[in-house]
Amino acid sequence: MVKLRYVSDSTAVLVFTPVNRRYLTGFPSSLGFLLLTKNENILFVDSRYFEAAQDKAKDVRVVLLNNIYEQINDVLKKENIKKLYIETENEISLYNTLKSKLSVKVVPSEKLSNRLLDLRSVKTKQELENIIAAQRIAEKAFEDILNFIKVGVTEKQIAATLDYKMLCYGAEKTAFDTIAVSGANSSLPHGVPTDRKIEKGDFITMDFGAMFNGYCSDMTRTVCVGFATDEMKNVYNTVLSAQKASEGLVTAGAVCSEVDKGARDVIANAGYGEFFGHGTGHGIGLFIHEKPNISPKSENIKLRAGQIISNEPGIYLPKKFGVRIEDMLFVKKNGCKNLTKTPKDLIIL
Ligand SMILES: [Mn+2]
Repeated sequence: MVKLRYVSDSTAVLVFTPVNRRYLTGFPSSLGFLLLTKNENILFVDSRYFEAAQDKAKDVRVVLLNNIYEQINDVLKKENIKKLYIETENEISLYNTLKSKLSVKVVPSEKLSNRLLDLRSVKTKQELENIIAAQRIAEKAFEDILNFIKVGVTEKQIAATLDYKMLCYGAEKTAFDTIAVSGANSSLPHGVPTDRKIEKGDFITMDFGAMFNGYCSDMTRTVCVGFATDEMKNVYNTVLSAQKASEGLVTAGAVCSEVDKGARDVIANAGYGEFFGHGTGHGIGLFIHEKPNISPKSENIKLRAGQIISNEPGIYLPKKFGVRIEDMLFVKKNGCKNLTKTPKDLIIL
């Protein structure tokens, strides 16, 4: 397990968010406490998880949770701990409970939370493999959806079919609520699928991902049905050029706002600057949105080798249509590897 500098002779760390507990132990559970001291790592879980955790949790001693505050106090006392750092993502009630029940000073630490987010952003080989596996599942579902989309089917049916196919191909669940928006609805970057039926001349934007071993994938493709007007083709190709421009800038050490600018400049130069409102990308891992953020505000954030980010510029013309194209990129020492295999030339169904 990674060593945290918040663990010392007199200090310990208590992790209770499911995502960080899973990250550090490799074992998922809805409830539990991970206590990290200089001498050992202890995972407290209840009877629902006790047996499985003993098999699967890595680098920890698994203890059956019964009277948790007493159990934690016993360890803290035995090891002469004076201060206990906790994550800041907690409910006030949990903080108050810990403060009143534990015998040492309890310190919610933003730095600790950020450190865990930073650690999570750089992937191990196993994490990379899980994300690639999730992505391959989504790609198979996308191939199938191309045969399903036709005039008359609804956005909801497209979204439901993508979800069903991802589950059939081995996703444990979807990574997030699937977006399938068409026609004028496609100008809503994060629109919700409706009962609108597909018509000839529609763009359909699908943003979806699978979850595999707890890890998310994220991809977006925009296809059209019947025909595309010159304006539609122009907007599509502008987004595609923008996406290639930002991809070309992704490498370890690149400043995230510069990567964003790469895509943003192409779109602005084509005259669509005001129609690209969101950031160009985000980290992906156990959560669908993680560090780092690729946006104009990310001036002090540099990419690191091993991070996985989305690259998803878009143009959204209100009441008309929208286009977004999204791949996942694995940041390398020199350049990046595109983890998304699905082609990006405009598909007319
Ligand atoms: Mn995304």
